[in-house]
Amino acid sequence: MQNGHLKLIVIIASDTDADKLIKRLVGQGYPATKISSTGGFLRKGNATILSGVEADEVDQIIAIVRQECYARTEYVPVQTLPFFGEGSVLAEPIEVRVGGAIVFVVDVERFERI
Ligand code: 2BA
Repeated sequence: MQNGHLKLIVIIASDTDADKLIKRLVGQGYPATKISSTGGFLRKGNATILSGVEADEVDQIIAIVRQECYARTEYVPVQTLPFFGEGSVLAEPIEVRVGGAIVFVVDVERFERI
């Protein structure tokens, strides 16, 4: 990797999709690190994958993310969500998007392997 043309890709995905995704990425030669994380809204475990790559590899990585991470909808009891609390005992479950992925692509100023 050469300084100046590097990007850090930050991918937030469900645990299940992230396991498949990191296998695909590493299998195709892309470096990747998986960190356990928690969604602020649903407060469910998810996974954050970091991958530092050349700028011209970004589109290929995003294509792999699209193949491995499927967005779907689930119904979640309102009581399990922050901000609502016990006053919502009779409320209907609400529809939320789960799966899929959130992707940030960030410029890397400097990379060192020490
Ligand atoms: P959570 O914060 O647990 O959000 C899970 C899903 O709940 C979101 O899916 C979205 O569909 C829904 N949601 C989030 N906030 C909401 C709200 N205020 N009202 C109604 N529905 C809401 P995604 O958008 O696919 O996000 C999946 C996970 O990615 C998030 O989990 C969070 O961990 C992360 N994420 C999403 N956007 C982010 C951002 N801009 N910065 C940092 N992390 C982000």
